[in-house]
Amino acid sequence: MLRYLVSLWFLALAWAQDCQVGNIQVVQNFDRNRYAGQWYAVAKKDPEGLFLIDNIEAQFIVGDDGTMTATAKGRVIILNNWEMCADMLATFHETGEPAKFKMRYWGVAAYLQTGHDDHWVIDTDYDNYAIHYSCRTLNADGTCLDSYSFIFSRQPTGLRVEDQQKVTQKKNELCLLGRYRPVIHTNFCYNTS
Ligand code: RTL
Repeated sequence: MLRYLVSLWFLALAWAQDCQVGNIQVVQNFDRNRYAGQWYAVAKKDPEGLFLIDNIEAQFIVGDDGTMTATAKGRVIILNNWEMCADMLATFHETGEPAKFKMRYWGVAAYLQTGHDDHWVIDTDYDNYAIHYSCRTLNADGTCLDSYSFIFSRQPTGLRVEDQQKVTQKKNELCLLGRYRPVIHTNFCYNTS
């Protein structure tokens, strides 16, 4: 029996780390109403190309009809050296799995990036931390060629010590351990709205 359990455990570990995007576990019974509200990115793994640099925060809103939208801000550098705060908008579309969305996004200003990305909620306790993942391009073997991921906190100052271990484990399951950089908050995108 013990041997059986041990091999099951190893099998589970192997499954968790085969880096197949199709095997990535997301939040069970995801509750978008509890996910709603303000989140601050405290760490990120960048995709290829232009991306948000720092001061990244997002506000998720669930409408009366249950649909989820978001606004987000972050410092970007466009046209080689023009630094600005990107004001972004997004709508989320269901995929059949409650924690896996398709996100359409665009800038309030027309010259900002637009896109259609996955938005998967890998883990969250809703009150303190959330782990987001998006794979933009798959390799032929089912692993991810181009991904980005955010570690969100309800506080701009970072994660609670008690959540750090859980987050590290999830980064590992995403095959992205060591690929994240801290996201600083300096009020660059601060306004009174
Ligand atoms: C995140 C939260 C939910 C709302 C949106 C998000 C992503 C925004 C991105 C913006 C990129 C902007 C760029 C602008 C320069 O032209 C997942 C944070 C919209 C990816 C690169």
